[in-house]
Amino acid sequence: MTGILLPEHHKQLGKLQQNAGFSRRGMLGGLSLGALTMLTGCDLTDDHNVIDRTLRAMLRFNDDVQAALFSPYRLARTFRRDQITTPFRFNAYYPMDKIPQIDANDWQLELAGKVVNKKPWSLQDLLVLPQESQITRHICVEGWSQIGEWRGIPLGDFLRHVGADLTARYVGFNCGDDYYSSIDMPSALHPQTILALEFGQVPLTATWGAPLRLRIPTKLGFKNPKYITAITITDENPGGYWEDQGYNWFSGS
Ligand SMILES: Nc1nc2c(c(=O)[nH]1)N[C@H]1C(S)=C(S)[C@@H](COP(=O)(O)O)O[C@H]1N2
Ligand SMILES: [Mo]
Repeated sequence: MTGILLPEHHKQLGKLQQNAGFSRRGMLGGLSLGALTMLTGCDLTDDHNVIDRTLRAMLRFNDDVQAALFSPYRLARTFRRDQITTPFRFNAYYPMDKIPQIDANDWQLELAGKVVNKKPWSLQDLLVLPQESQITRHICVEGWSQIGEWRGIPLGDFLRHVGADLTARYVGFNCGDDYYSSIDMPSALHPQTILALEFGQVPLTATWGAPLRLRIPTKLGFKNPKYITAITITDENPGGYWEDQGYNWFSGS
């Protein structure tokens, strides 16, 4: 028996299918409400809560499946310098005239949660740590992609350096705008996941997330927070700006 699907659930289901379909590893693409009903054994009525709970359970299931299929060792494709996209496109949830202008001298990177050394980091402190470069493709969920070059500190090296609990489940990021995001620990420890200090072989400018942004080529663009001000190591999923509005949380690319 098929229940009544209200417009807001159509939207949620659409997002669910879109998210699942976007990932090559997605398992839920094309599921109808009828199939959801059969899979879950629930009779989906016009009860908002039942449908909300069902869709949320499916999204969590999808995250677990994606996490299980994620190889911490599989590298994202890298490119030659002559393949870099110019001009590179700026993106944020606001227009360019609202870009946060952070004074690097006042800025600190705060550490919170399951980490031994919570001493805040200045930009000078960070610049002393060994860095890696990458030329990789940044894929936005909106349907465009571009190749860029970033350089920075491998997040895994940094987490080990500060004594983060590497058995914790999540790494969360807060930003100088109202943005926030989070990733699973295996993805945080992936060798191409870096705390980027440079873009295009020069120090990050405000447009590209100065003074510090995450570059994680194994995930979609929205999981690459700019203007990072705090990193939290935690077992409770910190969610994210887009994640909490229905975009798939894992979002591998
Ligand atoms: N702080 C912050 N980080 C953010 C965003 C944002 O709005 N604020 N947008 C995300 C999205 S959706 C994308 S596609 C990329 C864009 O990065 P770029 O401007 O370097 O191309 O930043 C991500 N990180
Ligand atoms: Mo994006």
